[in-house]
Order: sequence, then structure tokens, then C-alpha cells
Amino acid sequence: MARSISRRRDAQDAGALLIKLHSKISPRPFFFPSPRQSQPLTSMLSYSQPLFPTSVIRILMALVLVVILVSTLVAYPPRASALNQISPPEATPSSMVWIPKGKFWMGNAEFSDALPIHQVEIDGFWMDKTEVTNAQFTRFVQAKNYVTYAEEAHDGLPAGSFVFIPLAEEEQSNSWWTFVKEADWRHPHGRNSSIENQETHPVVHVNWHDAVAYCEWAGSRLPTEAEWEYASRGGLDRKRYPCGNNLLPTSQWQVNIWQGLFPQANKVEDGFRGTSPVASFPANNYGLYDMSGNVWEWIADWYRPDYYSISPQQNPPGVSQQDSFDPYEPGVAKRVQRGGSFLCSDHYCSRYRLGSRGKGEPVSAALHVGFRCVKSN
Ligand SMILES: [Ca+2]
Ligand SMILES: [Ca+2]
Repeated sequence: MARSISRRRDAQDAGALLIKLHSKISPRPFFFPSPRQSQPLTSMLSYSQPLFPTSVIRILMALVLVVILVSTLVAYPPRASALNQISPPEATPSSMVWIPKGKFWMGNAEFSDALPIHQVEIDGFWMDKTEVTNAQFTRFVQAKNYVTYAEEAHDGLPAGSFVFIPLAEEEQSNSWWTFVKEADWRHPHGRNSSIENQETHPVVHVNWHDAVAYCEWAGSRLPTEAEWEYASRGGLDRKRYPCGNNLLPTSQWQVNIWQGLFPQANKVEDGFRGTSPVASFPANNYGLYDMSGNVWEWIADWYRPDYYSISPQQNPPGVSQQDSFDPYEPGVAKRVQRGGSFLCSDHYCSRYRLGSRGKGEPVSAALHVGFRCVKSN
């Protein structure tokens, strides 16, 4: 009997020693309970049932994997196109705003060359808030010793540019543009005029090549026609003006155009007979000023009136120079202009409305044409 008791104690001591060794060389998973000293050795050594069912363990492990995956995505987001982000991929220059990627309906049913109205997708880009001003263009000219096209003689014509000269009330003429010698960006109305106190007005008498040179100097470029129209709409869908379908939602004019009978009687109800300082009127929903009126703006694209029937849906680049066509002046390749000017009115030129198009020879310059730049890296 005593021998039997001694054997049981020996067995219990051996069992305790084995438990101690086992616990050192084989750490327990967190979901296994501690073996209890009171359990029989055989029970403890053969213990293999988890505290929780296998399904619960799988769910817990799946949750851990999800947490790891989400943490990784937050720390290392997928490398999507930088320009397809809602937020700008890098800091926005103070003179520009970020135009996020998106889709819009391009065109305007009121104009035959702006049909068909079609959906276009545009990558994000930065755009100048305002037309390029005289002050900005002065810095460029000084930095590059740049001479604009209008400041030099070309093809038998002296230096000069086209100036709008309103007709007298009794005059019956359709020629209100006059080539004025020595009219240029520093002298908008000719030799005896200047841009003194007009530093914040848009630069004018710049041709397409002058505009491209400025944008390159500024580290940017001219917008495509689709980019410009997308930005001009400010997120509004197929509206006529940057402020909606009502040109005068209040008694205050929202754009610098012509009021009264063109070209004889400018009532100047908006406060400006000619150009206005940029940002004199409310910005559109993207924070862009004068996307309708003030001065026409040069566009990168070549003009063709039926381009919308063949243009690609994504980031349309316009036609080639060879395919450029103006039915009113066949054989002359033209670049697109957008936005209308202080000379637009519903009586004569309603192309200050959103979605409408203009055009001009790349070498041409005039009193009512300027530009702004965009950037997309
Ligand atoms: Ca005006
Ligand atoms: Ca404008």
C-alpha cells in the first residue's frame, strides 16, 4: 500500500517536472488556458482544445489581416495618375487654382461650331486665376528681353496692331477695326497711349506665339480648349453664364461686356468701356475670374468648326494644323480663342457665353485679346 502511494507521488512529481519543461520550450498560444496543477498529467499532456471555436479564431485572424491591409493602404496609397486626384498632387501656386479631374458636357447648342454637345473627361490641372496682367507681362519682358510680334515690322506692315474704334451713330460700316501703327501691349491705342495705372489690366496686343513664350517662361502652358471650357463652367452643367442661366441675377453685372447697341453706343453699365482690372467681377465656382468677357483668351488648340463630332472623350487635344479650317477664311489655319471680350454683346457677338468658340490667326494681335496659362506637370 505504502509502495503504491510512493509510486503515485513519484508519478505526480515526474508529471509536474514535465509540465514545467513543456511550458518553457513550448509557449502557449494566447488563446490556450494555463494547465492547472490539479489536472491529471495525462489530461494536461494531451490538452489540445482551444478555448474558442475555430470559426471565431478565423474571424479574429481575418480582422487582423484587414487592419494590416488598411494600415498599409493608408501609409502607401496606390500610384494612381497624379493628375486624377481630387486634391492637387502638390502645392498650388498662389496665382493659380487647382481644377480637379472630372466630366462635363462640352459645347453650346446656340452655336453651330459648338455642336454636338458631348461629354468630355478632363484630368486635373492648375489654371491662372486671372488673365495675365500688364504687370506680369512686364516682368516676363524684362527677364527675357522679349519683343512682341506687334512691336516689329512684318511682311511689309510696320509695327502696330488692330485697335477697336467705335463708329459714330450715323456711320454705317462693319469695319470698326483699324490697324494702328505702334499700337502694342505698352501702347494699347497707339503711340500716345500707355498702360500707366493699368498694371492690373489684362495684357493685350499679344499674339499666340507671345502667349506661348510667356507661359513657357512661367513654367506653364496654354490650356487646351476642353480644359478651358471645363474650367470656365466651374462645375455648372450646361449653363449659359458662369453665374448660371441668368446674366443679371442681381443689379450688379457679373461680366465685362458691351451694353447697348454695338458698335455705336456703349452704355458702360458694368462700369468699364474697355478692359477692366482682372478680378473686378465675381469668380466662378472654381475661383477663376473673367472666364466670360474682359479679353478673349488664346487656346493651345487649332480651330475647326466640326471638331466636336470627332473629338476623343478624354482630354481632347484639338486638330492638327493641317486640319485647321475656318469656313469664313479657308486656307488660313487658326488657333482657338475663348471667352469673348469687353466688346461682346447679345446684339452682335454673344460668344462670351459658356461653351461658345472664337478663333484667330496665330500671328494676329488686337486690343481685345489676351490669355492665361495652365500647368499640369
Ligand atoms: Ca463693359
Ligand atoms: Ca476673359
